[in-house]
Amino acid sequence: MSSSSEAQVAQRFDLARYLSGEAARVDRALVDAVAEAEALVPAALREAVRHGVLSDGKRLRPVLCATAYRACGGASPAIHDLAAALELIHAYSLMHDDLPCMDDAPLRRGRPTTHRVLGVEATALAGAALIPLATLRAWRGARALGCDEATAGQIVLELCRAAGAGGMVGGQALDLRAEGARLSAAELDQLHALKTGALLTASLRIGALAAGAPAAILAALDAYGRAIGLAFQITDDVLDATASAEELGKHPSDAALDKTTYVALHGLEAAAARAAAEVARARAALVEVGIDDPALHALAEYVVERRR
Ligand code: GRG
Repeated sequence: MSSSSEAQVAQRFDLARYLSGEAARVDRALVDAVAEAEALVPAALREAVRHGVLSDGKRLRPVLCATAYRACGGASPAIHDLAAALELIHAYSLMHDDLPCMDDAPLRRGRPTTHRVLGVEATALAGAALIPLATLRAWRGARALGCDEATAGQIVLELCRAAGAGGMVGGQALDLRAEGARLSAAELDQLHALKTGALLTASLRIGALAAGAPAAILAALDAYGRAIGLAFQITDDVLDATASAEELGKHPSDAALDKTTYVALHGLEAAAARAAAEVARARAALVEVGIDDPALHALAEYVVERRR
């Protein structure tokens, strides 16, 4: 497909409708997951789990997972139970990231952060409870989709690797260490590849693994995920510098925390151009292996066009 006809396909696709339908399916799976957490955790933590998980997020990671699954030939509606595991990890990361010992944020997803409403102790524990819950749900979700034990194990491995010290938590550690320091462009890319890119990429890989995709397709989705991960983070920096707290649903924080950002390093225009180049790279990775799924193409564009 030529690049102009790809753009037309992405434009014709009704992404807003797609996102709201997918998010509603993810939300149903999350309500189910939270009900299980409520059975597992003491009553004091229930509200913190509910507050952190069921608040109004974009659900980008589970949507990527379900979209990759279908793009690779998967057809079961039960994919959202597996995909919800990614949102559970993401929700815990936001709850912990907002704690006073991290960013000390007052606002998230348009309302007070979980620890401001329910306390630091309940939030720290509820976040911790979400990690094994996500792992359990990933295993069970994969098995319910018909994955054999080896594939379900691979899916759990992908989730744990992306969430752990070699992924999101490692990126967070680099991020904390970088406060007040000046990072090079390569260091900034590495930080965000871990902190944000790893879980986004794992979302796609997990969806593809659940559908039984071959290695070449997994590699292409990996490249797509790494590129949209960078585009996502660059856009986050642009929004942090240009959007209001009301639009973002959280307070812009990069300047206050004295962080190196893409905008600080390159300026607004060059940062936006880099994000657009990453989107093009992501879409080219799909085209190279013949994935012409309109939702995946449109999601790559969405990552830089979003306003929150
Ligand atoms: C405290 C034990 C301990 C560990 C810390 C908190 C943490 C580990 C890592 C957090 C890293 C982090 C917050 C990554 C996410 C960055 C990010 C881009 C968040 C925003 O994602 P969106 O825009 O948010 O998808 P919504 O609200 O739409 O889901």
